[in-house]
Amino acid sequence: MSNYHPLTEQEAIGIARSVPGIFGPEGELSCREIGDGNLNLVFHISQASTGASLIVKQALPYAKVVGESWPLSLDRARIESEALILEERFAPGLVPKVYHSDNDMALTVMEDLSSHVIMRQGLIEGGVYPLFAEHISDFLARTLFFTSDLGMNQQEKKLLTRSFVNPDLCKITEDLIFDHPYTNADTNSFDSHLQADAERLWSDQELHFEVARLREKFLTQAQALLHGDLHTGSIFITEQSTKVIDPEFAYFGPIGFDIGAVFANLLLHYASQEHWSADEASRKARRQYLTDTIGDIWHGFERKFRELWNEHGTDRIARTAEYQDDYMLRLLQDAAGFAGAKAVRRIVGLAHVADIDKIPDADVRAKAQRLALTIGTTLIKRNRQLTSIEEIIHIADSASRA
Ligand code: SR1
Ligand code: MG
Repeated sequence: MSNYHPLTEQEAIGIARSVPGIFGPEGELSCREIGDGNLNLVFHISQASTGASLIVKQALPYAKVVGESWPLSLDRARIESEALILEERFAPGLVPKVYHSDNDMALTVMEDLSSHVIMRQGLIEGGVYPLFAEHISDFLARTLFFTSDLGMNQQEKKLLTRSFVNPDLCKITEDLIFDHPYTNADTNSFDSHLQADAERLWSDQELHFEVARLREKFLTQAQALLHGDLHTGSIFITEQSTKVIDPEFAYFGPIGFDIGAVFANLLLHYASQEHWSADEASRKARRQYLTDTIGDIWHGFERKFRELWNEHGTDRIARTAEYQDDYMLRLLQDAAGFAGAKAVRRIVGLAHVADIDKIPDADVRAKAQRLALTIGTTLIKRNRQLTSIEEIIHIADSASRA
């Protein structure tokens, strides 16, 4: 029989106290529930006398953003802690340390990253993160290469996929990213000024054809172990440090999905500059910073993934001339398509992004929303014709000038 129940703050303190080597024996511990995501409880536990702190994260048996009517498997907490441990092995220093996990209670005790900010908030406040492209391209190249059939023993990979069968969380993505925005679904949520834009999404057959292809990839292509929800709210950041958190959507899927998630969230922020930049010159400069970052991420990822492949590739036939170029091109095209789908869902589907939703003026917000939709739908429709990251950036820049 499972012991599972949602923790009280006192229970969270008791669990924190039992983790060795963090807190001093004497001083009191205090606890705050700080979860502001869509799914979980997050307790921040600290000791004033030593300055020590940690996080206890516990999954709820339903999606907090909707309520108890949307049940969700608690197994996602095991998946999250096992994914964090693997990510630390392949990309050391780029995820929080896991101190303890309890699958019955669906909880993970981990490093407190309060010295960092959530990247989405940091960007909204105008933050510039000069090492981000270097760090995230490392994270992407290393975690995705070493869990793919190119970098992992292929029988071990098949066995590992069993630990990351994640049907409930995949279903969220399948519905909210690859289905509901393209039909008049109850879960959709958008400003009334977007009614005609949403209806165009619902009837655009050319768009539906490409979304169906992307959806098929998400459903069937077990290319590597993905983070599965790599938006800027899943990244803690400072100017010097990047930590990827929250891999509860982890599963074996198409590599371009994680890369596309990062691009999409930078592009949503790009669109939100309709409001967050004070004037045209600073908007241009901010957008240049964002597109430079996207370019640096792709070029860094591509170079590092190819180096890993050349040095550590486990597959003989994958060394065939031109196969690597063909593979990398498909990753770029997938990343573009998935980025587009992820941008569209944040405008018309369930669960938006603060970058855009916090724009107070409805007309300015509508301009940003329509820009995000234009970039998103263009990336989806053109994904299979794209041959360079510069073309992706060009799509965003031309849409913003239109
Ligand atoms: C019901 S969960 C809604 C969204 O929150 C998560 O962060 C994922 O992006 C999911 O699609
Ligand atoms: Mg999350």
